[in-house]
Amino acid sequence: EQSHPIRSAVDKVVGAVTGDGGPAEIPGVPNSAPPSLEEPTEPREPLPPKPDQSGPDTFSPTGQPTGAPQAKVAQDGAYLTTAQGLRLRDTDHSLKAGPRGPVLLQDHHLREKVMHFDHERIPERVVHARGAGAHGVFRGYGAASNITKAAFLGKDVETPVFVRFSTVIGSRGSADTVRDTRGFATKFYTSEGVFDLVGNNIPVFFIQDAIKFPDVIHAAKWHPDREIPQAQTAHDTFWDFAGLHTEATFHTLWNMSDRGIPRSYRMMEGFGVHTFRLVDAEGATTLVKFHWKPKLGVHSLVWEEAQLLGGVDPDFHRRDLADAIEAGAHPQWELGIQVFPDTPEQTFEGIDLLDSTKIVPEELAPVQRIGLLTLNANPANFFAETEQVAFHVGHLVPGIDVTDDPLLAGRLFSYLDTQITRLAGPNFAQIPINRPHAPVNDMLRDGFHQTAVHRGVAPYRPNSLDGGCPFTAGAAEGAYVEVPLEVSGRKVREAPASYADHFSQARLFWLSMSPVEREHIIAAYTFELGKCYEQAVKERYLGVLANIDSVLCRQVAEGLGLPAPAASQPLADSPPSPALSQIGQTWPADGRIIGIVAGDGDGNGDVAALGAVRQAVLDGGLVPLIIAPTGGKLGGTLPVQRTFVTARSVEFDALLVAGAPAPGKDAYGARDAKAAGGADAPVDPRVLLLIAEVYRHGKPLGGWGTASQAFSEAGVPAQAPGVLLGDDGTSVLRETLELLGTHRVWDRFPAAASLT
Ligand code: HDE
Repeated sequence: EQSHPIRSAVDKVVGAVTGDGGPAEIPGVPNSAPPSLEEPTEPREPLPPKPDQSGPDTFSPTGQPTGAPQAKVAQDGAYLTTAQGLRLRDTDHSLKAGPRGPVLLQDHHLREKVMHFDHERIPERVVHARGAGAHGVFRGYGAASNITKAAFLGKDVETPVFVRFSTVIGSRGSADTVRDTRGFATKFYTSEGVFDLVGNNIPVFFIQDAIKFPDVIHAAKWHPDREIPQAQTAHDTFWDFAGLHTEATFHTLWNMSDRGIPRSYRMMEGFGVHTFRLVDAEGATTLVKFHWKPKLGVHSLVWEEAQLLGGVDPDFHRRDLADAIEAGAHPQWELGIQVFPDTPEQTFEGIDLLDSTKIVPEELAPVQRIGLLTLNANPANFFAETEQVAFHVGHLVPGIDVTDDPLLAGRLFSYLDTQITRLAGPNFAQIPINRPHAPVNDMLRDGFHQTAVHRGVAPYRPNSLDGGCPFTAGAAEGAYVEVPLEVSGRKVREAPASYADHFSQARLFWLSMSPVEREHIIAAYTFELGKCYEQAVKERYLGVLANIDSVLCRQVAEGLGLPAPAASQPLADSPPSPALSQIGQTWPADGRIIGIVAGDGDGNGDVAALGAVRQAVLDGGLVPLIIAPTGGKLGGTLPVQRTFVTARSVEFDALLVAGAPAPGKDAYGARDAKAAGGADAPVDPRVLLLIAEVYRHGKPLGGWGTASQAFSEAGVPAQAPGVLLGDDGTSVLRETLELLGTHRVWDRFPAAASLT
């Protein structure tokens, strides 16, 4: 790589002075002599900003695009400077009294550099600390325009968005694939102001009233004495709370199901959870629940994969999202709504719409699609965008209003309040990622981190000194007007009677699961409760499970070695809701990752065949990763993406094996891998591990050539479901892709039989 002219000039001068890389002494100049004060380097040509230095589009605090290109660039100019723009000649050495002398307090550059570094961190979010974000665009279908005047939902209206996905419990540095709820927060920069849809991948919540939020989060986070576990619910305080506070039963059941360990952010549903109120231009109102439906389908990991990934690739989900976007496989979701008449009771088919621990089954109220979200750009800077983005359920636009759900009411307070600590003051709306794209003309002034230079003298109303400006608008000019609902009531600390039903929908969920999903749920409870120390906590929770289902309770009790209690109340059976199950549908396999183990071929013929399979995977819109004993290029042409050292099965949705490579040999080329060990040489154990794990995790497994030997050494029966042995790679690939449509080979899980 050629050194940049500026860099090499700097090296010469600095090296000469410091001894780093240059001559120890410039002839005739003693080491201690002050260096030349001349400008050390001269740019040959103006340098363009580095791509990673351009920020998101910035808007002035009054909402106008700043326009000037350099204003979009966080860093400008060719020379290293201080924060004040002073050019620097050396940033590697403190200013000292002689090379071995004490550091001088007057070293303003040292102090500025270290001072800024000392304050680089801000408090992480109190919940949802770990997340990953992406930019995108939302296009309205216009399908909701008969019930809401929200402009961004209009037909073909395109609105820029920023989405942040997250786990809830873990710290910023915790792992992605833990069992947890996932956040799915979307900021729409609409022409009428910012609308935030701050949802989760689970449609219900642990609590019915925001006043319980500190309780559930204190219970679910680490134990206060040891600060363990990180990002896990498998511990005493969580199950202690969940056993005593049974309104958490349904949400907890979702967590214990496969929904608690998504395969990818791209393959999660999202839910607004609360019921919202849509308002049309005439003021007529409709109640709705928001849903996000992923185009790639809803898929999950299996628990062992999730655990392995915690070590092998703790960043699995954020890597997956960023890689997909970078590769141009832009993830998409349709926004949908379930629609309910806005009656005084605010119930639908007997379900209380203000109770966020309840769903309305999709079979009762279908999800109607009203727009399309496409994520198409990764953040340029994680801190500036993903870390500083501030969502708030109170960021609403005309046409969307809140309901009296007591959980939502507390959130309306919390999301503003928390930013004061996290983003250190009230001016966080001026941070580029939070700036509305609609004109802003507020009368909010001053405060920490004020970056606007407000003009005028009258930030108050009424005024005459600033010409009476700014003016208030009526609904016709797009003002937000709250729905003028009647409210009355006694002041009480009470919940409606229906909120006392904590089990019927958990049972509905259990009854809607396929056998294999039930088996996963049993295994999850058995694992989580099995990690608790307190016997009383386990026993009490078995009592909760008994109120969901006797088989569930008995199976978990058996695993824990405890007696299964009887239900404390009659179990209410309702018809299952097939939409709750993730199994039984087929989905596009776009963007799924296929590992291809190169076999021990005998020359370029095999490389060409392997190349053809790889190309066919690419043509199918999937991602092929060639796995070989070492890196480099097979046959000098086919690039290897993973070696036997770097590949682990959890990365792949399906595995193709083009032979049975012996340990420590080249895959293709000069040496025949089997030559040294003869025809019966054992297969490389790392390949056997790949095969065994892929098989155990229910993933399609294809092979040709000598692959059958590798399968049998790995203990994989040739006749097992989803094991595809064929004569050539392309035919095996075709069958593999078909299987991928159902995500996993579900028949490979023993499940059902034992569930009695
Ligand atoms: Fe949150 N929640 N929450 N929450 N929540 C936060 O806001 C809170 C709830 C959700 O990517 C915090 O900026 C209360 C439900 C997401 O930045 C905080 C209650 C749902 C995110 C907060 C809830 C959510 C948050 C922490 C009970 C699903 C991450 C940092 C009434 C519908 C957003 C922050 C992001 C974040 C409070 C319950 C989703 C403290 C008091 C229900 C996706 O304000």
